[in-house]
Amino acid sequence: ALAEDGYGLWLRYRPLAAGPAADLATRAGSIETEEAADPTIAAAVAELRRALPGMTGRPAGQGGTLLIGTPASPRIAALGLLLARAGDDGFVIRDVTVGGRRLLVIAGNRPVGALYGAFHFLRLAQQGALPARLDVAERPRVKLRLLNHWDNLDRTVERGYSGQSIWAWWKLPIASDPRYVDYARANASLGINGAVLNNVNAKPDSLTPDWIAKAAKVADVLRPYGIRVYLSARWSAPVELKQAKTADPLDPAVAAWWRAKADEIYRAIPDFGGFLVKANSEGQPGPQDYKRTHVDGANMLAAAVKPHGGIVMWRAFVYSDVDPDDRAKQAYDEFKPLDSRFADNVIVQVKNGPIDFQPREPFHPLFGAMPKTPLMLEVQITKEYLGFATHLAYLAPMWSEVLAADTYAKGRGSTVAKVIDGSLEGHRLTGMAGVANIGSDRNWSGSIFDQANWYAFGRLAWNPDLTPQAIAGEWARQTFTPDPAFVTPVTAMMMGSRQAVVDYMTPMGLAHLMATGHHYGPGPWVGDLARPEWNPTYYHRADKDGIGFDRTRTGSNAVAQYAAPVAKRFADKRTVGDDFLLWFHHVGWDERQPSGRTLWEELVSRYDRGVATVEGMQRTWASLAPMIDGERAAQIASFLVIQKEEAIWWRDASLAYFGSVSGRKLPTGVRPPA
Ligand code: GCW
Repeated sequence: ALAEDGYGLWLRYRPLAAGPAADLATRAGSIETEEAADPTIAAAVAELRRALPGMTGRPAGQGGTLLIGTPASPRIAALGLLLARAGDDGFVIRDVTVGGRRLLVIAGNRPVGALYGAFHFLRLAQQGALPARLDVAERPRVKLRLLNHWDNLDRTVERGYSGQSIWAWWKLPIASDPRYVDYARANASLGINGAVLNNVNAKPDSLTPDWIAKAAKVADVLRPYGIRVYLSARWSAPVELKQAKTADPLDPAVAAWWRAKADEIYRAIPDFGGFLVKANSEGQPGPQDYKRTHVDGANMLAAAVKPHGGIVMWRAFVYSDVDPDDRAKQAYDEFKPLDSRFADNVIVQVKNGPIDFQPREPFHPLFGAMPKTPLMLEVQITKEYLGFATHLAYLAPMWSEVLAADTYAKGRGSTVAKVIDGSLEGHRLTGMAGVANIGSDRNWSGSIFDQANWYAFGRLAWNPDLTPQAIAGEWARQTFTPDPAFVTPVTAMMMGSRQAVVDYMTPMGLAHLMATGHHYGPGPWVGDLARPEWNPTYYHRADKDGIGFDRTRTGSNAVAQYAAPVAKRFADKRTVGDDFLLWFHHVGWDERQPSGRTLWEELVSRYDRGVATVEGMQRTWASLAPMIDGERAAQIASFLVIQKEEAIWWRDASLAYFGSVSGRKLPTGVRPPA
C-alpha cells in the first residue's frame, strides 16, 4: 500500500463499509455520459471512475447507472430536470426512474456545474451512507472563488510554509506536472474557479512573453477543471521592462502599453481572468507615485482587459506613511471617497480585518461602506500570524465570524456575507479570495490539519452560510474516517483551536505582537522599527497604567468608520465584548472585568487557557490517533508537541513583558521565561 502521506487530501476514496458500499454500487456502478468529448465532462467522468471502484470494492461497469452531463445531452434533456435551480455554475443530483429503471443523474447547465456535481456526490458518498433518495440542487453564492498564490518566480513563496511553489517555473512551459492536475481536482472539488499564480508583491518579469507562455501552459492544465488563471501585475512593469518612460495611468502611452499587453496575454490565454494589483502599499509602486488615484490606476487597467471580458481586482490593503495616527483607518480613508468611481469590471479586494490577518480582528470597516463598488473578501489561508504550518488552527470559525458580522450598512442583517455575495447592493461581480497555503510538500499544506483550511475556504466561498462545524465534519470524514467516534471529538478539537491561538498569542483584542519580519513567535517588546506601525508597542500601547489601543473619540476614533449601531457598541467598554476590548480601548490593569477579575488577572487567565486548550488537543489526539494510519497520526502528534511548547513560549514571554511594564506580579504556576 502507498504511504498515507496526506497527498490524497480529502479525495482519498477509501473503501466504504459493506452496506454503503453495496448501495453505492447499486446506484452508481457504471458511469455514462453523452458528452465525453467535452474536456470538463471527461474530467468529471474520470473522477467518478477513479473514485467509485475503490469505494464500492466492485469493478467499474457493474451495478446501477449514473448519468452525467448537461442539457446538451439528449438523455438529460429528456428528463426535464428543473435545472434553473442550478444557475450557471451549479448542479442537480437526483435519483430518478426512467422506464421502470432507477437512474442517478448529475447535471449542470454547463459542464463545470456537472463537474462540481460529481465532486459533491463523491463528498456525500465518502462521508458514509447516501440518503435513500438523492435530490440535491446547489449553486455558488459568490462568483469569483479564487486562490491567491504569493508565489515568486524563483519558486520561493511569501508567507509559505509548505515547501516551494508548486509552479515549477523553470520546467514550464515545456513540461507540465501531474501535480497540477491534482491541484485542479482538489480545487474543483470545492468549486474554486480561479488562481492568481504569482505574488501580489509582483515582479515585472511575470508579464514578459516567456512567463506568459508558462502561465498559459498552467492555464491549459487547469481549464478542464473550470479554473481560470489570473496574474498579479506590478504597477511599474512598463517602466522596469524599459518599454515606457512612466507608469502614469493617465499617460496615453501607458494605457496603450497595458492594452497591448492584455491583448498579448489573451492571445496565449483566451480565458485569462484578469489582474490582481497591490499598489501603493508596503513599498509597491502605484498610481499615487504620479499623484493619481486608485481609481485612475484601476480603471486604466480595467479598460485594457475589458474587450476580453477580464476584470481587475484592486487591493485595499494599503498603508504607506499617510495615516500614522492609526493604521487601521487608512484603507477606509483612502477608498471610501472613491466609491462609485470604479469601472464596472473592477472589484476592490478587502482583507477580513483592518490591520492584517491577525488571529482576531473586527470586520473591515470598508464592508458596507462602499455600496456602489463591488467588494471581495480576502482571507489568508496560510497561517502567517497563527503559527505557520505546525500550530493546529482551524480557520473557518474566524472567517465565518467575519462573514456573519453585521455591518448595519442598510440596517440590521447587512452582514459581510451579503456584501460580498452582492445581495445587499445588487452587485453581479462578487468574490472571495484566499491566500493559498499550498506548496511542494508531499502533503500540500505543510500539515494535515492545514488542508482543512484550504478545504474550508473553498466551501465558504461556495456558500458563506455553511457552518464551520459542518465543514470540519465533512473534511474529517473524508480525510480520515466517517466513524463518529473519531469525527465528533476531532471536530470539537478543530472548533476550539483558533480561539486557543488567540488566547496564547493575542487575547482580548490585542494584535500584532509577533516577532519582526518572520512573524513567528512573540515580540511585544519591539518598539524601535523604522516605521511606527510596524512596532508591536504601537498596537498594544501598554504602560504602567493599562493596555490597549484607544480607537474611540478620545483616541484615533477608528470606531467612527463603522455604521452608527456598530460604532456605538464598539465605543463602549461595557458593550464591546472581550474579543475586541483592547482593540478599541485602553484599559487599566486593575479595571474589573465581567468575570470579577482585574484586567491583568483576566489576561493571565486567557494566556493560560490557550496553553490548556493545546494540552487538551494533545490528549484528544492521543486517544484518536490509533483510529487512523500511523504516518499521519505521528506527524500530527509531533506538531502538537511543538504547538504546546510554543504556546507556553508565547504565554510566558508575553506575560513576562507585560508584567514588567505593568509592575504586576507573574502569577504562580506560570513558568518564568528562560
Ligand atoms: O500580511 C502582510 C504580509 C506581507 C504581504 C502583505 C500583503 C504579500 O506580511 O508578506 O505581502 O501582507 O498582503 O500584501
